[in-house]
Amino acid sequence: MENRIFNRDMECMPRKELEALQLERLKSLVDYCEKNSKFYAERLKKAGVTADKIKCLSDIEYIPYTTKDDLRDTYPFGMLSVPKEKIVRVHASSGTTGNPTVVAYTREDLENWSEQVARLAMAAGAHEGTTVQICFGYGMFTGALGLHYGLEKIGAVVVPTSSGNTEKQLKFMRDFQTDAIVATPSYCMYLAEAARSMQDKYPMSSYNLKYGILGSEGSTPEMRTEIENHWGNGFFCTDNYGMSELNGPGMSGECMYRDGLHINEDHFYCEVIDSVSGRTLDKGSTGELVVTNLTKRGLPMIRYRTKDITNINYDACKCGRTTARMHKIIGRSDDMIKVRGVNVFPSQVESALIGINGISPNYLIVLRREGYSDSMEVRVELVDGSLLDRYGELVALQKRIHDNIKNILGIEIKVNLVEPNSIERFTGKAKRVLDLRNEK
Ligand code: DLL
Repeated sequence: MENRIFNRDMECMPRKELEALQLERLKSLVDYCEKNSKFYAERLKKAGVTADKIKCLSDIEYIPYTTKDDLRDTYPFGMLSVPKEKIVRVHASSGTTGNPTVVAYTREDLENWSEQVARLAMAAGAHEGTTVQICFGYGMFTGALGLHYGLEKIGAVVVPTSSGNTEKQLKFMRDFQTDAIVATPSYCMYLAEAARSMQDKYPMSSYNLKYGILGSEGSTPEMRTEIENHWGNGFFCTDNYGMSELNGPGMSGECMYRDGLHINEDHFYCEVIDSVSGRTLDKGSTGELVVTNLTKRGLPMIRYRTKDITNINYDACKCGRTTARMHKIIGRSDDMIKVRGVNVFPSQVESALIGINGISPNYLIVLRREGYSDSMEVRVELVDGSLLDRYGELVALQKRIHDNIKNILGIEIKVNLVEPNSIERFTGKAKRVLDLRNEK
C-alpha cells in the first residue's frame, strides 16, 4: 500500500506548532462556549474558568468533565450552542436505556468532520478512484454518513450498500470490483465467511477486495489476522475509532504501519485519566480517554469522558505523521465485567480463542449466578459440527480453549462448544456478553 497523506500541513506539523494551535483553539472554544452555550457558560462560571485563565494546555484541568449523562439530561437539544436553525444534521446513539444521546452539526462542523474522516480513510488506503463499499447501517448511526462524506471528499467511488443483505453485498462487491469495504470487524468477518461458503459458485478470486476500513467496535490483532486470512489475496485492514459525541468516525485511525491510531490532534485534544479517581494520568499511562473537540461549534464537547480505555504514544510514526497515536481500545470501563472480583474484558477472551484450529472467532460470554458465586461460560462455535460426535477430540479442544482463557484471566471458566453458525451474527456492533446474573 502506498503511503498517502491527505493534509500534510496538518498531519505532519512539528509538535510544537501543533500544541500551539491546540492551545489557541482551546482558548477560542472556551471563549465561544462562555458566550454561546448556556450549558457550558454555567459550568465554566461555577468552576471560575474564563478563556484568559487558560495559559497552557494542561490548564484544561480547571474545567469539569462532560459525561453521557449531561447529554441525556439535556435531551434533545439542551446542549446546542447555536439556534436550532443553524444545525444542518442531527445524529443519535441507539440508547439502550433512557434517552438516546443526540448530537448536532453546523455546516462548518460537517466540513471539519469530512476532513477528519478523509485523512483517516486515506491513511487506511483509500484514494481518488478507489471503489469503497460502505457496509455500515445508514441512519442515525454516524458511521455510514461519516465515512460517506469523508470518502467523497477524497474522490473515492462510494457504494452506499448499508448493512445487511449479504448476498447483494457480495454481488456488488464482485460486479463493481470493490477495492475496500467499510464495516465493523465482526461484519467484515461475517461477509468473508459468507463469501467462502459460496466459493463453488463464486471463487474468492472473483473479488478484488484489497482492504477494510474497519471500526466502531474493538478487534484484537489476532481477530484482524483471522479476518485478513478469511478474505485472503493480501487483504489488509485498519482500525478506526470515534464516537458520535465527538462527531463519529474521524477521531483516530491506523496508517499502513498499524502501530497505533493517529489522532486528528488539531481537532481533538486528548487526555488519559484514572476512571475511578478522575485524576489526569502521566503521558503514556493507560486509563480512560477524555477528549475535547476543539473545533465543534453546534454542540461542543469539552473534556468528554469516553469510558474507553487506552494509552497515547506521542513519538513520530514511520509514515511521517507527527500526530500522536492511541493504542487500540483495550476495553470500556463499563463493558469491563467483574467475574468473582476479577476484571474481564471480552477482548481478552477473543485473543485467547484466536489461533486455535477447529473453532470460529464467534463467541459469546454467558454470566450466571450460581449460589453466591458468578459462573462464566464461554460459548464457542465449531467449524466442523461433526466434532460434536467425536468425544475424545471434542474434550481435547475444550481443554485447550479452557487453559488458554484461564491462563489469561486467572479464573475458572466453562467452555461450551456449539454447532457452526449457531451464535448470532451482527451487521452492526457485535454483542459478546450475555449477563444473566440478575435473572431469577
Ligand atoms: O461507533 C463511531 C464510529 C463509526 C467509529 C465508524 C469508527 C467507525 P458510537 O456508535 O457513538 O460511534 O460508538 C462509540 O464505540 O466509545 C467505543 O466504545 C466504540 N468504538 C468505536 N470505534 C472503536 C474501535 C461510533 N475502533 C463507541 N475500537 C466508542 C474499539 C470502538 N471500540
